Amino acid sequence: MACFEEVVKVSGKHPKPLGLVLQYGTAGFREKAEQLDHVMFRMGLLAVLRSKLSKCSIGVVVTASHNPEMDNGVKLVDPLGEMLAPAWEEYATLLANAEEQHLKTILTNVVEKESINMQEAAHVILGRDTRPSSLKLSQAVIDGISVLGGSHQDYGLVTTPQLHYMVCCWNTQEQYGTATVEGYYKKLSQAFIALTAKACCSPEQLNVDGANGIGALKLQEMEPYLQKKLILKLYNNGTSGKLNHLCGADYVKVGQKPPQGLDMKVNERSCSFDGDGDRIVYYYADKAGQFHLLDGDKIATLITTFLMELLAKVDLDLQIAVVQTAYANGSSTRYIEEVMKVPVHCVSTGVKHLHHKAQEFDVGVYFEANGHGTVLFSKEAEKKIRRMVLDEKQSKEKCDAAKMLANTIDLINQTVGDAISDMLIIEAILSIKGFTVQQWNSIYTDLPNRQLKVKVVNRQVISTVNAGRRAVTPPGLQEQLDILVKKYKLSRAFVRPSGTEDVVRVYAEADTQSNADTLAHKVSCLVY
Ligand code: 16G
Ligand code: ZN
Repeated sequence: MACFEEVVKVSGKHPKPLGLVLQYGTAGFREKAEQLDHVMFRMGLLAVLRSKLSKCSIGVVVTASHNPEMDNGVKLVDPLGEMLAPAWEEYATLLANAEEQHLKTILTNVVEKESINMQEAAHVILGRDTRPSSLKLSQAVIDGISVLGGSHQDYGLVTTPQLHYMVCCWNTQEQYGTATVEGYYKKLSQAFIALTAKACCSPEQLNVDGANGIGALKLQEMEPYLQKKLILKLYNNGTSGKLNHLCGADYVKVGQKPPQGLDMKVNERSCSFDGDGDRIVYYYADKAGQFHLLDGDKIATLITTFLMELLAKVDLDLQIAVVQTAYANGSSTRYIEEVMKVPVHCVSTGVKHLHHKAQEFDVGVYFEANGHGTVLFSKEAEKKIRRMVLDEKQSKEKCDAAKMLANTIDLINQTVGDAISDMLIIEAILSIKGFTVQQWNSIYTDLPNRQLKVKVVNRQVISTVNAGRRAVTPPGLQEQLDILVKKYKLSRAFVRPSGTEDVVRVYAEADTQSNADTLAHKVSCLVY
């Protein structure tokens, strides 16, 4: 194929380090930034092929989320803002690992296997985070797009969820929203202002830890659109500290401690974004100085409670469900299922799994414990709700509830978890319900838990089933783990290989913090 001759030529400017093998993992490729130039160029090529096949715009985002600053990564975004289809993840891995002399063959194979018409036009939407390496790497993506004759729109510095939003806007002829950052700010802030118009009280200042990343930058841009309806105090805004260093949602969640640089007063609510703005966790410290974390499970519970109340009022026979992963605190699952009577589904770690499952319901709430999540409304549910808003024959109560649901739909970023959008939903709910962060936290009590990372020679020797909850290899590991778990009350533990770092992750929960810590430690010794 003639066009691939040119690809091979330009690829010489983006040489692959010999022997380097990478995998398109849970969230795309992640590696030390200096190893990624060839991957970026090749993902530009792949995005063009995917765009030709789908006849839609495809997104590419250059980010390594919560990883340290020297890392970087890349992820492709499918037409409606969703994660890349699984077969294409495999093509991505093959392409990234092909030595120069095989590049042409791999590309030709994809084109033939997928029957791609190379005469089709292609359009790619690009965005990047604030890492020092991101600009140069995104230029390598553009080289890949251009050499295959694709056009592109570079949004430059945007959060990952903003990029997902843009892709969805482009492919729905802007039915989802206007495809600009301003369009995003306007859509969300208008929905927030409408939703909180009748709130019983205006909440006090919220501290935001921006992880020294793109989320901080974008929140500052958005603030004027919120017309002082929400008072934010931004910390770790990137002007002095390092990205994700001692701050950000992952640091807070895993360490169960506040980020550095945030001045937290007693009982004041604070939240942390991660490095690309797609995760959020809340927290506060009480009078005794004890730190309380409100993670993705607490967020899912708060949002589900709010939606349940509105759904009961509109009475449209819409089915709601919650989707979690194995990391969800056992107390949250028990509360949602047994007290709220809402079905809970457990799926493998990684947003694509949760998103996919949540699409099965009229209203699917999904959150990972780490703070990544959103709410999906089916097309049919959305239509019914919007119809009720306009139906003059309905009671005022129904109509008001339908309006609140419609505003919630507009406020939530349905393409992917979004720290800014989630923060606005949470703040709206707290002010509508007149809840303090302490009242929210007391909906249920978390079981003490501990997460640990274990460095091993080859993490792939551990494989799991049952949504990551049981290890099937190496032989005997799960049996030993079961024996340990039985020694503690209210206990649960699992191990799984990380999809983003070269480590094995251990999770344990038990009746007391010291039991959770000991259990996690003993499980680590099994894998080490
Ligand atoms: C990525 C995933 C996140 C998952 C995490 C697990 C996306 C957009 N992000 O950050 O959902 O929780 O990986 O990481 O899918 P791990 O495999 O290293 O535990
Ligand atoms: Zn992230």
